[in-house]
Amino acid sequence: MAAGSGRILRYILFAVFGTAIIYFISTSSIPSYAQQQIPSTGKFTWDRTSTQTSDGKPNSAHDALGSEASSSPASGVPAASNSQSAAPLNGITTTESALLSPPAPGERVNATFVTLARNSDLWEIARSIRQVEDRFNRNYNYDWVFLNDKPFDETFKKVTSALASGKTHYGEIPTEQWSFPSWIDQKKAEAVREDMRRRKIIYGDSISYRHMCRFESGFFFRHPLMLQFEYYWRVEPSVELFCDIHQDPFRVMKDNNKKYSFVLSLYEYVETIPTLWDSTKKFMKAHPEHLAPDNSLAFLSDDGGETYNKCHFWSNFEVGNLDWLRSKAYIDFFESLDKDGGFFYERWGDAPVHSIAASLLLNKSEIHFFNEIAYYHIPFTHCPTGDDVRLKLRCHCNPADNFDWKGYSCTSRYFDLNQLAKPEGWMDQV
Ligand SMILES: Nc1nc2c(ncn2[C@@H]2O[C@H](COP(=O)(O)OP(=O)(O)O)[C@@H](O)[C@H]2O)c(=O)[nH]1
Ligand SMILES: [Mg+2]
Repeated sequence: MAAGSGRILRYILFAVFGTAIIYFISTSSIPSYAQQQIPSTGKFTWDRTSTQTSDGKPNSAHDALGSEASSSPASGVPAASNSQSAAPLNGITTTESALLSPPAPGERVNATFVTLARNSDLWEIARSIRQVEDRFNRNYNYDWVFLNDKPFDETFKKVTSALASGKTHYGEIPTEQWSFPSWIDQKKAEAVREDMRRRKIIYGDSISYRHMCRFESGFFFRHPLMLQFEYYWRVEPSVELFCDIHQDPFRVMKDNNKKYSFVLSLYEYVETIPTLWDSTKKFMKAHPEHLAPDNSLAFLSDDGGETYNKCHFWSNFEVGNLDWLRSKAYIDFFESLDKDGGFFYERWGDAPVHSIAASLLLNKSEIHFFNEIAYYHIPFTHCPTGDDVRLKLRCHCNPADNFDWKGYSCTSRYFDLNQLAKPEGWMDQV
């Protein structure tokens, strides 16, 4: 009898000990959050499937818009929610991985990550996805849209959908958005490329880079796969995130009525945009109704709009509002620039185009600087200023690498214009 109850006691102790270990493992994963609170409005299951849509060409908009509506983030349940159960991945089911790192509580914003990439970018974008997931999305499970001017191959889809915790969508770009518009003189464009090649201007002789800049300037937000979303976060290959992200950036944007955000800003190479400001002035004259009353013209110009100081937000990182990009004001701006031909007769980048639009068409309060999102895209680093914030967010960037307060950054100007207090310690980094 006594031996039997001793055995039972050992079993109980063993079970308690085992449960404690499992609890410890599941709560020590980064970042850690309380158990998911199930919204009363929807059904929630731990299972999820990375849905590979067919290469969603614009004429297959139905795939993008209709078939997944029941589990879309707009419904208020996490994007992870899906009626199908997931296949085991290297022996670990996604159900188990969700238990190891449970979804963060709270409603999701109707938002997605978006990446433009070639099949050959696979391993570079894999690194970026892994970082975004580890630092943030593993607990939020936002969708991810991949766009390409060619069909994505099976390996690209398999690897990226395994890495992303939310649903994945794969879309092809319509030819007319990745080719020379009818009004472009191709001989003239070719001569420009040859001249820029001789002058060794970065990407100066590239046709595809120009299509990429034009697509990012005027079309990605109108792709059928993007139409269902309200906010986007652009992710490029080979970027790094150095700190945990504890606050949902999409929620920060939405709750504070922000339309555009950045982490790095700098001066553009003047050789790539000699007439961009002339085109901008033409637009301002033609469409004064689109200029925001409390705009950031002073971020772009030091002489009241006469000349451009080349300051821009670096668009390889962006969290922004898609409805703003789809607005008449933005589309009028893009179309006006597009007609002027500078995407091909010069080498206008999407970064100055987005930045000029945000600075002129939005009120100051609608642009946001994410100090706490630590970020690297070759060759610049944004590492949050302030020891406290870096320790709290478990950052691994070297503060000495922070670009924010260096002479070639425009972030100091942004702070001054918006009368924001610079974080303690900024002076030591100048
Ligand atoms: N599908 C596709 N994506 C491209 C092409 N060129 C660039 N990209 C993507 O466009 C983005 C910017 O290109 P990247 O080479 O990083 O330019 P950089 O950051 O200005 O040096 C990245 O997400 C690339 O993967 C292209 O020809 N086709
Ligand atoms: Mg890049």
